[in-house]
Amino acid sequence: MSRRHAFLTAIATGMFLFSAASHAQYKDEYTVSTVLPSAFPWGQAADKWVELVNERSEGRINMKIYSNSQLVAGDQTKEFSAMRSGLIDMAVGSTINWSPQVPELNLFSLPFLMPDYAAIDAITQGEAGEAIFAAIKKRGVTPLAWGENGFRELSNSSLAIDEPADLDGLKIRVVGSPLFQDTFSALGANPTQMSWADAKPALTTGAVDGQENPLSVFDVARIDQVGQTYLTRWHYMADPLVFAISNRVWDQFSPEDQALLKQAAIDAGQWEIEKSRSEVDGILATIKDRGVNVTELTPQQRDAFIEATRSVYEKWTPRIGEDLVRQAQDAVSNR
Ligand code: X2X
Repeated sequence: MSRRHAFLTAIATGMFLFSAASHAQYKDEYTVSTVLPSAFPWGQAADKWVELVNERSEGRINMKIYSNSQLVAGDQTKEFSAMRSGLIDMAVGSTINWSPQVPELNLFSLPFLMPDYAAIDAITQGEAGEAIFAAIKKRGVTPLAWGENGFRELSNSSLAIDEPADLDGLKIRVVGSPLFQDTFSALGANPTQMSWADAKPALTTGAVDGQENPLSVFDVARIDQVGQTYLTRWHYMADPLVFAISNRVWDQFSPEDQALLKQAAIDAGQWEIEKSRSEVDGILATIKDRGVNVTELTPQQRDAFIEATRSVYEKWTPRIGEDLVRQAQDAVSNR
């Protein structure tokens, strides 16, 4: 073999190996973690994303959903760390569940920060939303789009709650951020942190008296059937969902495929947000038909809850970031 021939052969081999390697970087299937499965808007958001990516990539990018936090043995607060370390490729996750690793995400859990949908949108679609996405990215995960779990309403098995004093001593199941311990303690309740997997059993046995979740979750999980016959629509917070992908996995996609994954997430998120918001009134009627006693708060009654939970802002604003909280509050006032 002439030197020139050998040289060309080496280049050709190198090019072949390079292209084989860059193809090998794409997995046959990417794991997508969710807490709630397809019967819930949350699961449907993930389904839509997977479907759009598959369609638009003509089957080149395949994703498979693992719901019920099964990739983290049911502990939804470990989802973010698992994604960061590459154990999970992608997720559609709640801001609450990722807040132990991304303190900025506690913003959405500040009680009564967002009175309506326009307030949520003013935060997620503005500068505060960008700052939050930057905070997620910095911690090893690339956020692509927003979705929505929904306004979280309070249910319990013993009484119609319309003032903070009604919560006195009630055992309430709360989600994984310590902020919720502070909110419910400030209201005089007795909060117990547990995963979603443990929540329904705890309600069934009466180990806890109450819980808080969006109406869609209350409805689909049939929380009314485990003795939760009182529901207060207090709109105290809403948890957005974030479509995201581990930085390690993100960096392996071509720029075109990154754009495809992102646009599909944006489209799936918008679709799910509109759908779940449009379903709330129907769900409320269904819940009432099932015999659940629903309490709507007057503005004055709501003010009493706002007053009672002010201490949560004092403690948590420095942890979330003074600037971010101010940015979000401004966005809400100017909505
Ligand atoms: O655990 C919950 O309450 C749930 C399903 O809403 C979340 O994952 C935040």
